[in-house]
Amino acid sequence: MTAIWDSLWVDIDLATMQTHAPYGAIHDGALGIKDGRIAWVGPRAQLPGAPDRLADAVIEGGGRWMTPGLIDCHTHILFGGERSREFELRLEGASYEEIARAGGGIVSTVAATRAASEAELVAGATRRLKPFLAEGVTTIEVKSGYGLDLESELKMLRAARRLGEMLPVSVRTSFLGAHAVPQEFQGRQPEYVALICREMLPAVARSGLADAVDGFCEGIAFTLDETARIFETATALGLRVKLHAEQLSDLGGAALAARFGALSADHLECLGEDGVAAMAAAGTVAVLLPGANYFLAETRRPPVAALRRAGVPIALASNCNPGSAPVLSLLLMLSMGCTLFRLTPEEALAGVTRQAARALGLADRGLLAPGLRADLAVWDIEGPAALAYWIGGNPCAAVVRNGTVVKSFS
Ligand code: DI6
Repeated sequence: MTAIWDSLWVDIDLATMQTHAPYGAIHDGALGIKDGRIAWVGPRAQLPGAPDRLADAVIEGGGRWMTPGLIDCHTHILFGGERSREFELRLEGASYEEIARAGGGIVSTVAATRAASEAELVAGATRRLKPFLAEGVTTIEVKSGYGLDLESELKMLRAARRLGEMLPVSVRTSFLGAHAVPQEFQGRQPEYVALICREMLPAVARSGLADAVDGFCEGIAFTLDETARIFETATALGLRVKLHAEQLSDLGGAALAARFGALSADHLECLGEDGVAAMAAAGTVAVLLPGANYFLAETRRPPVAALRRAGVPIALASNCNPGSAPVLSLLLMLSMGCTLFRLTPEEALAGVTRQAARALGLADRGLLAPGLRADLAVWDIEGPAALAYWIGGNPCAAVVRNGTVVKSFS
């Protein structure tokens, strides 16, 4: 008899992240893979035959836990230089906003990123990406936003696509031309917004290098009206939008994002009730970024209880960037999401699997379910809550991407 599946995992507990049980858990489970997709998931006792007849390769999980491959749905992992000097300044009392207004912050990374070659950007991001991959991350979002001129933004987006070609990870890109006003447009912000709408967005759309359009709606960045203009242009070009909203103040960015059917509104420390209601009505995902909250020593916290009550999907991400979140671990975000934001460990894990997939508009991953991509992570843990419990360390024992083992038991 010819085997029906390419491989079959047995002796494994499954956190499917479906909603029938906590973590969608199936104890003593089995998972079959065919052509890079999950072909069968269930209790081992219900397998439709003997494992060695069902699959070409039978993999013993050794009683470990398996989850969907992790998804980091908000990163700025591509950049030139670093900003540890700003960290020192903040510890001496300067605020993130003060540093930004004095010409540091995002625009200082813009100078270093413009000066870097595409190959240098890829090399730097690869170094930072490797710890994420070792932790079971199989999909990552990468933003531009440190180029702020068309050529440099396209360089970043090309470099992001290259990461996905070189490394065992799916890369989703976001064009973030509206991250900050570049130095050469200081005092001429409306002209920069006009440039984004008239030239940058159409060229980015033509290039096919961006999967979505992002912006930073904030006192130190772009106004609500400017963000609306950028979103109108992006939407007319057929690009989905998302927004950095309510990070440092409540400008109503999340409600605006929801009005444009945004995939997500991200940060949200200062989100008010209207924003929560608008996001719930639109199905816009709340992407929470505890690494920035921690690193900037913010005292305001996103309104998690209100988001939960309203049924807003909650995702968690690293926000890896040189200014507000020099974070190289998505697992650490699970811990911080629980401790700082009071998520449950199950919500935290859903935030980097099921809900993160939704934040990226990806219906083909984020769960262990038949028909979805076989992107899987296997863990040396007692139970799934342990992923949010340990601080530091890496219990990831194996990673499968698109049906292929990319990290195996040592
Ligand atoms: N908010 C953030 O936390 C990052 N971008 C944004 O809009 C910070 C990026 C940086 O400081 O380089």
